[in-house]
Amino acid sequence: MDLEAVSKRSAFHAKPQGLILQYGTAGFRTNAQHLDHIMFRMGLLAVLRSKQTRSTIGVMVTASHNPEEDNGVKLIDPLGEMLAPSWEEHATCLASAEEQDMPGVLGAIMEKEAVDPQQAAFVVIGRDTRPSSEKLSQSVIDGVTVLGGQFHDYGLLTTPQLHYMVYCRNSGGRYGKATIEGYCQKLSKAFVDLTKQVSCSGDENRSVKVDCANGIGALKLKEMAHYFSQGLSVQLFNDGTEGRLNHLCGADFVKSHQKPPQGMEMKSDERCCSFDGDADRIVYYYSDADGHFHLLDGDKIATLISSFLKELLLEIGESLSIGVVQTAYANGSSTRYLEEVMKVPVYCTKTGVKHLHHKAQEFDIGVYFEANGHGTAVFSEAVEVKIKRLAQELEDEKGKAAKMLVSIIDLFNQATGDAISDMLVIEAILALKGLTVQQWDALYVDLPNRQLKVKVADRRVISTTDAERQALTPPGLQEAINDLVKKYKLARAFVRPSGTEDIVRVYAEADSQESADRLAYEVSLVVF
Ligand code: 16G
Ligand code: ZN
Repeated sequence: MDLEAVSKRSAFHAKPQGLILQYGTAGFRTNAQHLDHIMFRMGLLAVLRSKQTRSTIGVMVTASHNPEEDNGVKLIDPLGEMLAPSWEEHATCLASAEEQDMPGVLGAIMEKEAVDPQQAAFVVIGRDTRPSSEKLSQSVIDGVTVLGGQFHDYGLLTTPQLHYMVYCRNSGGRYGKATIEGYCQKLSKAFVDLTKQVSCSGDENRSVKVDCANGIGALKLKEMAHYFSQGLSVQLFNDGTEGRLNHLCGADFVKSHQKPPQGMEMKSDERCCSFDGDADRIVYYYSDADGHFHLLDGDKIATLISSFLKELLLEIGESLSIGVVQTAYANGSSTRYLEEVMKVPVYCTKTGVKHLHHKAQEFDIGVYFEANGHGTAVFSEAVEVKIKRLAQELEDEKGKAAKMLVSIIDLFNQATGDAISDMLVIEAILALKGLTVQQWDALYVDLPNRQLKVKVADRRVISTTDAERQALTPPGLQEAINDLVKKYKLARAFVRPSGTEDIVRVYAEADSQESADRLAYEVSLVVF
């Protein structure tokens, strides 16, 4: 490895003096103009991580639901997971190094992580539809090649598709074929197999309207729709031909404003959903006959999925451990419903997919969703093997349930939350259970809630514990929150520093919207 050559090449991707960026919850994210050096350096880091793990590593160029002028990058680890925390620190160090210190920082990472310079490296790259993404992904490739790494550029992909590719490549074909066709075929075969089981009395003209946030999800759904066109008709809105990415549309907009996206033609009681800009989040909604908007967020999705999985297991007669993983943002009603009605154990982790994903892996079957719509289900390898065997051995209703479970396992993107895969899972479950979106919504009623953003001088003065539900510092803050919460019924509130923006987030829920709004406002005053 020629660190001298790296230095020379790095000069073409010079870091603006004094610019320090941090590898946050979902990688680096900021205005696209400041990211060229970051991309080059993440290409370098991906090569080192690939050498160290002797596996393919992914680099995704996207800023998800951020405005179009932003961009970002994140690395994907061998099993399709988020980058390991110790390497996030290396990423921040490398990104912050001044030009002359680059060889030294690279050398230090190699030494600390015992990277063998002779080991081959392979990196796969994907990007979203932002105008800046193509050039930035070229800078990633520049970083990969200057360190002698091999690469494959998938071009335009959803974030979860790149996670899937990485997982496939490192699982020796067990998980699937690492091509777009492989992805489309795996998911659509599973979907078609599942929906074949729908009884004839069900709704045969199933259709769903999808707001694609003017992002990559539109392209990829178009590419895929003909594979499953018989089972489901998908109507696309905000497909990127006119509007701006994430502007007044997309899953993040719908969830945070609790209203429909612009550009969607909603008729009453029609089932609609929104993806975010890189298609790793999904939320559902409909508008009732009185024009009221109803949101079915990640919590409702987790409930639908875990109850369906539990029913299948009951039918098969297997007692496997199912766990549902949420964050502090999960609506209190969803947690209560899961624990008390469905009798499923629920766990709470810190915000950020990596935390939920790892917790979910502790169960035979782990279902995780953030309220914002990012989530999936993961199945232990032993469970997959067992279910496949049972599907062969069992007969009648038990055999049918086992076969359905095999298909639904294939339909999930187990590497990470995936709007396309989740949509197909939800559509299949609704069809199989003969549920309308209204019936699904009626499983439980969300407690009114409010989220606020507070700008503070330094958000790092707030630290939290208990999966972000309690503030440790500054002293007195938690006591003040407790006193406010006591004034309201069914109330809960917490504050946490954002991992993606320079703000503090406040969440409150209570028995009425007025109370939730007031509590959130009062809490924001004690934070300020
Ligand atoms: C990132 C996370 C998302 C989390 C959000 C929280 C991933 C892939 N994405 O978008 O899971 O909900 O950050 O943002 O981990 P916040 O820290 O600004 O509230
Ligand atoms: Zn996203």
